Amino acid sequence: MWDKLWYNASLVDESGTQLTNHAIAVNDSKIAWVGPMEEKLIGNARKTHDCHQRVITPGLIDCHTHLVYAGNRANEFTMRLQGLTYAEIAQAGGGIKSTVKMTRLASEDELLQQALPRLCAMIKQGVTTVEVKSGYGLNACTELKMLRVAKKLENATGMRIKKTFLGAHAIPDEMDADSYIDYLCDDVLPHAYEQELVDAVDIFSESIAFNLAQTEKLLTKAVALGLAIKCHAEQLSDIGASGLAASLGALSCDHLEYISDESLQKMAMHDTVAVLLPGAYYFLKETTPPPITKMRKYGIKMALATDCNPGSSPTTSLSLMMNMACTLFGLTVTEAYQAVTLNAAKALGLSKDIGQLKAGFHADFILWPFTDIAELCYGFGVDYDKQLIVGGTLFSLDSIDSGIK
Ligand code: DI6
Ligand code: FE
Repeated sequence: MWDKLWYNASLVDESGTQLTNHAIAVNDSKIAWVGPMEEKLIGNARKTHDCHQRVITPGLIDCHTHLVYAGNRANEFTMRLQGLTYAEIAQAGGGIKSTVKMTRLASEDELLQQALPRLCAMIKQGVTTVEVKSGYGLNACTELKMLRVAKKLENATGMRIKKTFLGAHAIPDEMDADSYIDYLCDDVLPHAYEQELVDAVDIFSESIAFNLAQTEKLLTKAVALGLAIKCHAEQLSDIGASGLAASLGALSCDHLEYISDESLQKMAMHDTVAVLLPGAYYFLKETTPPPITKMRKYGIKMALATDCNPGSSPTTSLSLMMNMACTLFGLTVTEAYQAVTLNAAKALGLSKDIGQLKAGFHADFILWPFTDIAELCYGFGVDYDKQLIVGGTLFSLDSIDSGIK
């Protein structure tokens, strides 16, 4: 006997294939069974739902966000429209550092109140798992404050939140880059780790941020603590950070517009996920897309995320990212689907728990109002009327309108 059964559904499997006339059974918070529909199944469940052949996907996963920050940078948008580049604004003291100023000043509660509406907007799009990075503190006190807010977001909404330490997001005015990396390795990361505020460690490796030696030092420290690692790599230029991070065992390397063949090969060898961020590419008016054809050739798994942040990707829409990945980067609908489900789960080290409709996986899934999976990528700026099932239970979108479950 099952608790619940959704039947006459078009389930999307891990290869992106629609399995029509299928059913999915749930016990407690887990998927108990998935298979072809038969009349007799209806008697096996206490509660049943006829899906009328509409599409069911796993709950979507946004595997790269900077969701927690204070204020915004609309002024820099105006400056960029006047011709300044992202790097020029950053070098002139704007950019990440201006969000750092505002985030240091904000209280933990203010940060939570500003981040919650963004998370709620994501949930309304069918996102049930979100990765949240620190990185607008650049000191122990504020980095830990951001991570505590990320943890509170989980309790406030009931969604799964993965917390990533991105202390190495920019070089603070108070220190040079080498001393700052030492400070992160010796003072900040160990504390965040002890307080169970970190699932993974990330770094912005770039000519305008941290170099290869600094990247290696921080990521090696993270690995020694038993933490997963990730890397913002090759976003504005190629410094070989993705190859290095992959060799150290990174779950994912993210951005990758300028990645070299050599680094692509290392990512393939270590099965590192490529996280594509079309929002930042679009918003910064980049013209070099990530090398998708080569990623396919090397068999590198691709994930997609919003990169939700105030400077390079002020969006909460994973649905828009799917559309952009298809139109701007040339992904197929199947690739875009896999990029926000199983591959995004892999980028977070959650491949065995979420991102697929399989027995034993968490019962997080979305019942969409359409019967063709292509509609997931086809509309842009469109808000579909959907049902979220989170941990086996119908999730009321109204309950998060106020921001708190
Ligand atoms: N690359 C990005 O696109 C974001 N961080 C990073 O390392 C931008 C963050 C910001 O501008 O606030
Ligand atoms: Fe980012």
